[in-house]
Amino acid sequence: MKRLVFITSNSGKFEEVRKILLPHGIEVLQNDIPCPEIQADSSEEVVSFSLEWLGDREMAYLIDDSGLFIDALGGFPSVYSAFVFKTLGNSGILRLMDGLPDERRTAHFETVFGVSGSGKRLIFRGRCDGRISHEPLGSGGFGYDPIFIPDGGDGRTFGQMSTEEKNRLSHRGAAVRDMLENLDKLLEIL
Ligand code: ITT
Repeated sequence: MKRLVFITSNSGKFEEVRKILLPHGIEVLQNDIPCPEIQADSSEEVVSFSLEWLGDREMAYLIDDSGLFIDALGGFPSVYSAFVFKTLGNSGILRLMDGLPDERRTAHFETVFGVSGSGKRLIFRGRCDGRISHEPLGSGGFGYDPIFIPDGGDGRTFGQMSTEEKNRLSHRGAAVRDMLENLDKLLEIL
């Protein structure tokens, strides 16, 4: 069994990635060593900085930077997703979108993964389009999950889905699939 350390403070992200990679012979372990997250214009920049800062480690590791982009709000909260979740929260986002009809509630999530091992670095990406619900629904998942309805589903929010259901549709699930499509490159550095 190969091993990959997921450096994240977010156990929800960890659980999602752990579940998809296990059947592929990769055991994911969580480590929440504090890693400074710079305020940058894109997730790619945040991930590159974190990979640089963490440097080469004894074991191969993964970092994930994700964000929510709401079209009617000019892409906000984007790179401010973590700060906005802590300050406005889901209720604050819903207030900002009060009265907007379904067709104006479109949004997407993006995930960028950075993997470092054996002195090499790899980047993987995933995206999920969908829309913001009118009220928070479901108690599953984390973060913005209760207010995000992914395209391709049955109208439920991520918060109303099991981890497996979310993984099938989500940005993070897509980033893991990008990883699995390049499994030979990944296995070389684990
Ligand atoms: P780490 O940086 O320690 O990995 P984090 O939770 O701060 O954990 P991000 O900066 O990537 O992670 O996330 C930005 C915000 O977006 C944060 O508030 C998350 O809760 C939220 N978020 C990220 N992925 C999400 C997902 O799949 N579903 C719902 N919200 C998500």
